[in-house]
Amino acid sequence: MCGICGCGQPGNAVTIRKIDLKKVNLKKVTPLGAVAPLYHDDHDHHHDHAPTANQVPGKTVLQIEQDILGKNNLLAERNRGFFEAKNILALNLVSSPGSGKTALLERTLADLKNEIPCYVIEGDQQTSNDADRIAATGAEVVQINTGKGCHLEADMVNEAMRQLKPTDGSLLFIENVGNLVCPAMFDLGEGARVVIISVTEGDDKPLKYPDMFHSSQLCIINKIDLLPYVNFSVEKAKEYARRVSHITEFIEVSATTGTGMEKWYAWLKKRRNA
Ligand SMILES: Nc1nc2c(ncn2[C@@H]2O[C@H](COP(=O)(O)OP(=O)(O)OP(=O)(O)O)[C@@H](O)[C@H]2O)c(=O)[nH]1
Ligand SMILES: [Mg+2]
Repeated sequence: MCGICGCGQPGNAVTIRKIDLKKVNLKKVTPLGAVAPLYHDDHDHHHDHAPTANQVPGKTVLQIEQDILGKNNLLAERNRGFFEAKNILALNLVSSPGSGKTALLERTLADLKNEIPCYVIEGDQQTSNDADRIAATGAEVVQINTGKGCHLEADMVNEAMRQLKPTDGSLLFIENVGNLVCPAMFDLGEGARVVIISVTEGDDKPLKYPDMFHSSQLCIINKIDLLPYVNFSVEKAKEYARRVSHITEFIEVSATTGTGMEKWYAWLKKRRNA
């Protein structure tokens, strides 16, 4: 449930489904831009929206939000305990829609899967497009469709892990729903949060969406192959991010061309061994 808009109350159809790799055509090359058949569950349901701020005193609205986040935080700690016990590095990848989270993962999995066991949880409102792209690399993946929800929550990740069964010492990538606002509030139990911005979005994103940057440990700047064509200053983006967050590490990459990816892999390995 979104703590802001109250949409997606109990009854909202969240579906969590592991992709059957036996039914997937594996691809040898990173399948950027691969278009898979649309998987779509219609969720024809009705639910009440939370009262708007002018219908109830602000205090009541705040109380609901605290309750939601409090429950989520408890479940997130359970996930964190599970990851720590199994020595799994779980990363929560957050960004606006289309910054290249899935493209980054496709290339990462293609390059690392023979070295480190990798698992993926995909979050989107609808479709299994991204999970199908990930499955085409041969990686085990679960798709969470949040229906009306605009972010992943700890209990969804917990259920996805029951289906995924990640092995000890593995890397777990959790691609959150593309949204720079609500996912910032919901701890999933991850070991680190990685915020991705792309150069086509404008360099002022950290100032406009400070919570997301404030809660992240690493910032990846993607699509640097497009820098000659867009008005984006990498230095300004970094400076703005430093203003609103504790982020000290920035990695500039192009998921399309592969530029900079070795720095990302070095970060992953260092973090995994820490
Ligand atoms: N030129 C260029 N295009 C990229 C790069 N990375 C991703 N793209 C393109 O950007 C578009 C969006 O990429 P996705 O990987 O689907 O982005 P996403 O963040 O997973 O999107 P959502 O899951 O919808 O939030 C696709 O057309 C990609 O091919 C890059 O480094 N350079
Ligand atoms: Mg994606």
